[in-house]
Amino acid sequence: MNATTRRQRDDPRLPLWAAVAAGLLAVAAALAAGHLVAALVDPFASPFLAVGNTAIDLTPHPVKDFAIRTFGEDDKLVLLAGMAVVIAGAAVVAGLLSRRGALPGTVLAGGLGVVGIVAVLARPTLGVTAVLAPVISLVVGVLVFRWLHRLARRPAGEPPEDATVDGPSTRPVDWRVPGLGRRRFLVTSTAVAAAAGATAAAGQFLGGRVDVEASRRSIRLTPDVTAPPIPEGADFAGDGTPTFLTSNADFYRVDTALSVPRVRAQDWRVRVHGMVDRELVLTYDDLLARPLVEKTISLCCVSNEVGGPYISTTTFIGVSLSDILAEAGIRPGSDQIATRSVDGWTCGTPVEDVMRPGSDALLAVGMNGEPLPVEHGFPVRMVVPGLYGFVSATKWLVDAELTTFADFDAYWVKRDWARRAPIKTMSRVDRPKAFEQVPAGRFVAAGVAWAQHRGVDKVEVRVDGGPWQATTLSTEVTVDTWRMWRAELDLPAGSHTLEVRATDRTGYTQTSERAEPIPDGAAGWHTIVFTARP
Ligand SMILES: Nc1nc2c(c(=O)[nH]1)N[C@H]1C(S)=C(S)[C@@H](COP(=O)(O)O)O[C@H]1N2
Ligand SMILES: [Mo]
Repeated sequence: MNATTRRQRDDPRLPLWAAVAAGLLAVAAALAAGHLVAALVDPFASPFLAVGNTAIDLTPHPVKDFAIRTFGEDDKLVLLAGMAVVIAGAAVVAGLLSRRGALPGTVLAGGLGVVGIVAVLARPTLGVTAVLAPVISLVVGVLVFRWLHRLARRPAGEPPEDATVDGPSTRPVDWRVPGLGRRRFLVTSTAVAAAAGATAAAGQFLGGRVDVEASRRSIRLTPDVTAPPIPEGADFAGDGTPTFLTSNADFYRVDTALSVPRVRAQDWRVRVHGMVDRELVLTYDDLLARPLVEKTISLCCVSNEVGGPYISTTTFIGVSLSDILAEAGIRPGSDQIATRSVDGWTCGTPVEDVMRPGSDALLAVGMNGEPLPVEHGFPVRMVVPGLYGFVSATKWLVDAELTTFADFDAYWVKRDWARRAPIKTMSRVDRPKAFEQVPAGRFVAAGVAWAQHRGVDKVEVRVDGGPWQATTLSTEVTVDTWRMWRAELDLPAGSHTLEVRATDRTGYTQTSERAEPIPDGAAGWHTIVFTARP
C-alpha cells in the first residue's frame, strides 16, 4: 500500500480541537519565551509590549483621541486586551489552516514573530540585544507549533503489546477514537500550557525585580521653601467642584507608556547638553542637594475636550529648572529644550517659557509631599506652569538637549500637534451635570476655570441664552492654579441650557468659537443641557 492511499484511507487531518490547540499553545509559548528573555535583556523588548507600544505610536491621532475619550485611563488595558484577541484569533486561524500540513501555521507563527522583531527594532530606546527576545519568540513559536502538529498526527510509536485500540504500528492513530495518540497530545499540550504560564510569570517577576517602590519609599523630601498653605475658600467642593488639591491617586494620567518605566532614584541621571557652554550630568542626589522648592500648579492636557477631566492640581516639589540651565549656560540661538524620557518619548519646550523670571519651571521630584508616584514620572519629571503637558511635562526624564525649533520636532509635533502650546483660558461646569434633573427654584451651579500664568479674573454664566451674570470666585491661590466659581440661579421648571465663560487678567474673554483639541487645545464655551423639575 503506498503512502497516498494510506493517507486517504485514514484521513490524516488533525481534529479541529487539536489544530486550534496547537496554534494557540504555540503562540502562548512564543510570547511567554519572549517575555522571559526580555526580562533579562530589557523589559521593553517583550514582543507583546513592543507591538503594543509601536501600535500606540502608529495610531492616528483621531483614534488615539477617541481611545482617550472613550476608555480614559483604561485605554492601554483596552489596547492590550484587543491585541490579545487579535493574536489569539490569528493563532486559531493558523491552527485551522494547518489541519493537513504544518506549513500554513508555521508561516503564520513565523509572521507573528517577524511583527515582534520589527516592533522591537522600531522602539527608539532599545539596543540591538533587545531583538533577542522576539527572535527567541519566533523560534519557540515555530518549533512548538511543528512539534505539537507532528504529535497530533503521528502514530503513537510502538504500541504496547496489549494495546487494543491502536492496532498495528504501521497504521496512523485514529484520532476520533480515544487512544494513546490523543492522550499523549493532551498530556503534552497541558505541559506546554503550564510551561508557558510559568515562563511568562518568571518573566513578569524578573522584569519587575528592579524595586522601584522600595527606592521610592526610602526617599524623604524636605523642601527648603514650602508652598503657602491652601487658604480657606480655595474651592467650592461642597457645591460640586473638585477639591482644590487633587490627591495623587486621583491626578489625571496621560502618556504613551504601555508599561510604566521603572527607574530607581539611585540609578537616575539626567544629561543637559546641546547648545550649552558646559554639559551637566546630574544624579538624584545632586538634585536633592540643591534648594528644594514647593510650587502649587495646575497641569492640564491638550487633548482635554471642552468640559473634559484632564486637569489636576498639586503641590510639586522640585528644583528650579532655570537655575540648572543657567548653570549649563544656554548658547545664543537656542530656542527649544528637547527633553526625552527613558522610554523614548520626546517633548519640546520653548526656552523663553522656562527662563523668564518667575517661570517656576521645575525638575520635579515630588507631589503632595511624597516622591512622585511611578506613573507620574518617578524619579524626576519636568513641570512648566502655563504650558500643556505635551510640550512641558516630560515624565521619567533622562535627557535635556538645548536645540532649536528649526532642528527638532518632538513626539507629538511629528504627529501634527503644535510646536508651541500655551494653555488656553478655559472654564467648565461641574454642577449640574449634563442631562441632570435638578429641583426648580434656587439652585447653585459650580465649576472651575483656569488661565495658567495669566490668572482668572472673572467667570460668567448664562441660562438659556439670557444675559451673562457674574459668579463668585474662590480665593486665588496662584495665577498658575485653577480657580473655582459658583453661581446662584433661580430656575423655572423645564429644560435649560447653562453656558460658562472665563476672562483672564490680560482682559481676554473666552469666545463661543469652538476648536478641537488638535493642534493646540480645545476652545469654546462649556454648555450643559439639564432639566429643572417642579
Ligand atoms: N515620558 C512621558 N512624559 C509625558 C507624556 C508621555 O507620554 N510620556 N505625556 C505628557 C502629557 S501629554 C501630559 S498631559 C502630561 C500628563 O502628566 P500626568 O500623567 O502626570 O498627569 O505628561 C506629559 N509627559
Ligand atoms: Mo497631554
